[in-house]
Amino acid sequence: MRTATALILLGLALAPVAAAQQAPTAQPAILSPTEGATVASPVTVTVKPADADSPGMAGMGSGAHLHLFVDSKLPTAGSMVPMDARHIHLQHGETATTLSLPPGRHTVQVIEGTMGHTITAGAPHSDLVTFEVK
Ligand SMILES: [Cu+2]
Repeated sequence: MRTATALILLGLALAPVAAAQQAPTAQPAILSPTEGATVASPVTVTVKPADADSPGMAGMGSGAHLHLFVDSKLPTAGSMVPMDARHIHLQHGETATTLSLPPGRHTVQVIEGTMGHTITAGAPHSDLVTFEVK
């Protein structure tokens, strides 16, 4: 009887954990700025990486990291990401970076790349976000 009660209590204790489990986030996302926003420079871009155990991250290897593309198109698979003001490597797991941008329309997008900064076929990536700097 005591064991049965303990098992029931254990089940109740674990229930919220099971309910909170969700599928891993498959794609990274840009949290800010939001699509269509008007913002002042410097612009803080915040991102959410794809979960490491999501299907798209399988085979990316350790050291995979997000690449923030500013006013730039995503590269084709097999390309190496340049390292300049328009291609920012978030190599240390950063989830925010600040950009100084002139007034006007700009875009940002993030894509996962390998430790060697290479984009693989089907690499997880965010939607393109277009915003205005006032
Ligand atoms: Cu890189």
